[in-house]
Amino acid sequence: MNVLLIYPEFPDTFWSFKHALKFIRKKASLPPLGLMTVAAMLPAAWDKRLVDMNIRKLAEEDLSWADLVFVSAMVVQRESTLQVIARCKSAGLKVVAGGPLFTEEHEQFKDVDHFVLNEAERTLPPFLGDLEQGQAKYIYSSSDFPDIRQTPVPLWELADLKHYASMAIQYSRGCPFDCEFCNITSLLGHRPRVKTSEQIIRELDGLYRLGWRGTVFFVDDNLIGNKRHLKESLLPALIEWRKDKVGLLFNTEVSINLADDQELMDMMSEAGFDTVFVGVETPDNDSLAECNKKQNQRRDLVEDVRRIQRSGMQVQGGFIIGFDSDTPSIFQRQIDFIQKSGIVTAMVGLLQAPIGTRLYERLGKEGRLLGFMSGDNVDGTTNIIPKMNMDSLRKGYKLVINTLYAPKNFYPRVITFLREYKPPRITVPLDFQHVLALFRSIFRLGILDRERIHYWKLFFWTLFRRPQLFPLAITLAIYGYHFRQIMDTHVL
Ligand code: B12
Repeated sequence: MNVLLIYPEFPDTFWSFKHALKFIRKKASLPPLGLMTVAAMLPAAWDKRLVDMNIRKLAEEDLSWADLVFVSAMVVQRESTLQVIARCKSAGLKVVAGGPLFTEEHEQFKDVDHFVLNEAERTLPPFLGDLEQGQAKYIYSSSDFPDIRQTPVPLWELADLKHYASMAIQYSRGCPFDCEFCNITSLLGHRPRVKTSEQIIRELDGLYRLGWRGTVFFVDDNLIGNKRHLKESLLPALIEWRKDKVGLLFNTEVSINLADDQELMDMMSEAGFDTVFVGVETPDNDSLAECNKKQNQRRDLVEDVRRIQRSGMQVQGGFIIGFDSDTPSIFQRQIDFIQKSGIVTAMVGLLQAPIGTRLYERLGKEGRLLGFMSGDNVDGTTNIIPKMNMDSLRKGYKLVINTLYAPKNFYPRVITFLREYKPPRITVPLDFQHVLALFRSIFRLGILDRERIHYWKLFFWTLFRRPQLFPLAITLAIYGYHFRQIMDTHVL
């Protein structure tokens, strides 16, 4: 059996980092971990080929080689996914679909032959059993959450690692919190399920053996969801593991209560984590209460962010505008908060209601839903009818985005961050492409860009005041360029 695993193309969005990746000549930020994990669960005798369409086009030869197609996607890939399925069907191939897009919206994809929904650890074995008997059903789904200590090591060798800026591994699934707008608990449950430290070390060893020395993203919904296992098992194992290794800095997603635990922050930094993404959402306490984001309420969020930065981790943040409690003052308050906290990568979106969330249910009852969400969370669209007048909301949103990413605010925000940040002891060896990226940034941002003065200010400030952080400063300047390209072309 020749099985073709296809990952459809991402549009050009905030997280695609397409404009930044050009500076280091990479094609995508991360490989499709879901498909590589599923591939490891397929019979060893099957021949497997991965086509990540963010790396290369799907060729006619791929389709004629294949006996069966497996496709995976998330919501933002909807358009490309529909095209891929149509091509496979016209080539006479059977299509098996799984992953979050299908788990939540499978009714939209009439041409798929078999849906293997939810987590493949549960639904793939019965599908494979039935397929062998020649009686595979249309849908396989499951409402319970498998033990991921049985999940195999992803088949990294299917991907051409050199095209990616970062690698991905997963330690846990699920999140103990209950934010009204988040679909993680409906997809993956409340109780964080963790892999064993031995599994994670095996996965890292696999990547290391393949020559990977760059960053690795722990794609957990909340890495600190099970603090005990993290502190007692995983972090000590990572600290030990990296003693004789070079490179491999980690980044991940956490909740803000990380800032309450200095010991945990120190251990994470020692283990190699240098960046964390936090759902900060809003500085407004009423909005936090409205969406049940208990973990963020009644705190000094700016101080929390700084504490994490001072412990050696950059904080990236997710922010939401458009809660029912938001008043017109929210726009300026979000800008002030983000500027002050030095969150350079601030993903600000309008409130959207993903299927499966309590928000979707509530707004449905109130008659305030407008179909599916786009999945591009910085395009200024939403699938809800907000309390605030839609025009004012859009205008305010545009103001926030334009202000935050204007060079005169963006570069000083980078400096605010670099002032606080404690540089990690572990460094990733700079390869030739990174050196070239410096020259490309000088050319594009320091010479061609009309607002080059801000680039040079950052350049020399870092060289004289924080020379150790110079490569990071250049990386962030390049991120700023990407975000400006996205905002210029996207925000309505
Ligand atoms: C890493 C990640 C990303 C990466 C993607 C990189 C990449 N190349 O894949 C980045 C950072 C780019 C990203 C961005 C976004 N993401 Co994202 N992301 C994740 C995250 C944290 C981990 C995904 C992952 O690798 N999981 C590990 C693997 C093993 O799990 P998996 O992919 O789900 O696969 C399992 C099953 O789904 C199934 N399966 C998967 N594929 C297939 C295929 C077949 C054929 C079969 C049988 C089974 C199967 O089997 C696997 C094993 O159980 C998830 C949350 C999560 N916990 O999954 C969100 C998640 C996938 N993202 C989500 C969203 C919405 C986004 C964004 C669109 C918006 C946002 N809020 O950030 C952006 C937009 C992207 C863009 N370009 O603009 C949603 C998707 C919801 C949906 N209905 O599609 C999730 C679920 C988070 C959430 N809160 O809802 N994301």
